[in-house]
Amino acid sequence: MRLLVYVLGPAGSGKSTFTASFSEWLLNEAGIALLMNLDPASTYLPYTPDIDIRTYVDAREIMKKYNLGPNGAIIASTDLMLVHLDKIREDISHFDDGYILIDTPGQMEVFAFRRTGEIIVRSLCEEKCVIVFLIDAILANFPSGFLSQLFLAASIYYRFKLPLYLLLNKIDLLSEKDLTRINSWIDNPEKLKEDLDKELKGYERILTLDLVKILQDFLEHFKIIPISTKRTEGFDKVYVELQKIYSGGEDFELPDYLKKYV
Ligand SMILES: Nc1nc2c(ncn2[C@@H]2O[C@H](COP(=O)(O)OP(=O)(O)OP(=O)(O)O)[C@@H](O)[C@H]2O)c(=O)[nH]1
Ligand SMILES: [Mg+2]
Repeated sequence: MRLLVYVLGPAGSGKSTFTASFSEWLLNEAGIALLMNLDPASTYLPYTPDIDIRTYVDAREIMKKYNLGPNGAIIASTDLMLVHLDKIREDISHFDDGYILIDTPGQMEVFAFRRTGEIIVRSLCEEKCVIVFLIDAILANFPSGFLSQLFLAASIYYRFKLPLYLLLNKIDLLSEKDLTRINSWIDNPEKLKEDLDKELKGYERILTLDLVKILQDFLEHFKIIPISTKRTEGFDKVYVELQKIYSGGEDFELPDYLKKYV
């Protein structure tokens, strides 16, 4: 059985580093994962992909061939991925057991909010699939920044309707005090409201406080796991959650060394 793990998140949030670092962690702890690069515009990857979309579509070549600018080339490349879906499915079919980590394009909005991205995600998702959404801890280190990252994550959920985990990445860059404050928002949206109340003024304040009410439900249903891909911190917790989906619920018994994290 396979679990496709789509790694999504805003530009620079650490998708490629997470793919590299989590696959190494998995190799030590649990077994081999297949690595797929779905970013047709990537130049450097911190891992060697087993399946690479650039074999089929390369944004730089598309740019030259059709005289497109960088954004046009990325849009065209994303759409062209559809032509190669059968080949990608065939590539995946050789790997029939374990996790497939899928690194997605930096221009998340092109991939996630155009119809093509949705078709690609759904059509590769023959078995179990999950999205891990990376939130950059630096962008989330003030109340309205945290809130806007959550809205982005919520829009990803409403777009794909797949199991979703939010990974607050780069926590190694936060002071202990800042991390404690973000954790207090995660555990208690009332605290987030209080801090937003202090940060914002006037109409912006009223609008934002109303928006928190909408997000409260979302926060109750989706776990936010603080991690540092640099230090492999929090990976055990990510693994516990992914294993619950991979092993499929009731029959699944956590290994003893992971029980303390639940
Ligand atoms: N300190 C720290 N830096 C990190 C962490 N994760 C990623 N980075 C750094 O963040 C930068 C962006 O990381 P990438 O993995 O390229 O991010 P990405 O989301 O794949 O970027 P795009 O594909 O361009 O959108 C790199 O300089 C990474 O080294 C982390 O946990 N801690
Ligand atoms: Mg990347």
